[in-house]
Amino acid sequence: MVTATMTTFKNNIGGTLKDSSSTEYFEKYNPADKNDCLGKFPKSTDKDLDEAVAEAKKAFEVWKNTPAPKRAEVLYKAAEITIAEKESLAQILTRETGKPLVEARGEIQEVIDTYMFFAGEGRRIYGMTGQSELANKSIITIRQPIGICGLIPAWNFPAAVPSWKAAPALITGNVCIIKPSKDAPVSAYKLVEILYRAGLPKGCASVLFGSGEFGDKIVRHPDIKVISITGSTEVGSKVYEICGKMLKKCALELGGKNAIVALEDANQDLLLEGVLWASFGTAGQRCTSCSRLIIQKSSWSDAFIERLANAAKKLTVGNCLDEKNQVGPVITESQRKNIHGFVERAIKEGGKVVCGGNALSGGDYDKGTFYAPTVVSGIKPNMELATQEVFGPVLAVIEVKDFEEAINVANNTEYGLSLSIYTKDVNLAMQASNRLESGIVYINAPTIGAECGGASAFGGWKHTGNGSREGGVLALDTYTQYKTIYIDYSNKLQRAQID
Ligand code: UN1
Repeated sequence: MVTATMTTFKNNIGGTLKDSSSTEYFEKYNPADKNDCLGKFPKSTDKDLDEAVAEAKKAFEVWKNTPAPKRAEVLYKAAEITIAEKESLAQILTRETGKPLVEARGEIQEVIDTYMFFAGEGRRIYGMTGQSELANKSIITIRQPIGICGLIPAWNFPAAVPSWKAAPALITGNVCIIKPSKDAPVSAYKLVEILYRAGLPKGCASVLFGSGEFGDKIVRHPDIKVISITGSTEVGSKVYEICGKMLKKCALELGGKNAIVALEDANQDLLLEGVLWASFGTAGQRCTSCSRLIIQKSSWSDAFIERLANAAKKLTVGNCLDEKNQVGPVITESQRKNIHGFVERAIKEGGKVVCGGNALSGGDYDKGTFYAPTVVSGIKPNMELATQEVFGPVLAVIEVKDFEEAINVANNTEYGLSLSIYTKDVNLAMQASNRLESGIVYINAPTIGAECGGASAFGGWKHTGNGSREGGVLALDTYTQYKTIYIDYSNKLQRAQID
């Protein structure tokens, strides 16, 4: 329903709010409540993009020469403002994604942690020094910024993921143009507004709106030198192809088919909590969500599946602005249809729905796109539900006979983001962490909840990405290029020993 008071958003071109040259707009509604409109957004145009690029180019000349500890002050200040405004930002996040407020607050905390971490990096951004083959000669390798970065986050973490991209880009002296998902366009816009209030110089960041088609224009723009995108494997592969042709640096954060492996000696209570949280938190719509429980057949495994189903049935689904609700809607009607299609096909293949398996309707459910937390048992390792990403509150249960089979099944997917094992056996836990094919492995903890910090790195193996990492020091690799400087202070021509 379009209300008279609907906010019309403008593009943020380098810190100045400007009407788009477009006459076309899209609207964004709360997926939990079709009467709750977050606003009307322009479908940005080539002309808007060229304007943002022109501003970014000018800003880059100044920002790249600003000392990194000084650049860090902007991120520290942005963290402070974000702390002060955490609650209102979390409310927006819940309205735009449907996720529970408690999770939304957690996501805003992740933004704060990310700013704090990368502000700290402003005093490091380490390079390398080493030994020369010749006397009186030094070699140092430094990191330098690349230029304008096109940042394209997904809708499911519309605050944290833009911060994962913008903070390392900015701290290393780059400038950026962000295109949030049309399904969650507000948080990134707010984040950039805060960065400017924190002192970011004009031109350093822009926010433009649009769908994938507009994202494609960003990817193809010759003056945008780095692309970082979080999205599906299908889109990522196309983006990689374009970047390959244009020789652009590209960071891809793509699909997942994450699993929890439960061995027969697992702590069952801990496992239950972990599976519920990882499978149905964020309505199963994290890149890291657990969508497979690979459980070793044991004296308790059947009873555990029943216990899990009963606990899933008790989760309260609804509009998560109301804190009594634990699971929100899925993002769109078309996504809800996709999810249900997966469940229907799993049943045809022999899966048994032990709870859920349906869209929720009646009463307030009709205002949104809710889907019941679903557990499907009897899934075999090669079935669609065991191998394809669903991105919804659907858990496939796969029974295995032993550790060996569990590891093989866990690795039996094209994806490799987050895998977990529950066991008290330290040897098996360590063998699993060695053999699991994913960028992230958890031991006795669920597949979600990655941190941002020095020892953390967020990213996947196989078709989950292209080797880039976010949420930690390795993110600097995406946004910097190396330069090796040789300093010869011998005052004579020295020839390298093997020249
Ligand atoms: C994502 O879904 O794209 O590890 C990111 C987690 C969160 C981030 C998820 N910290 O679950």
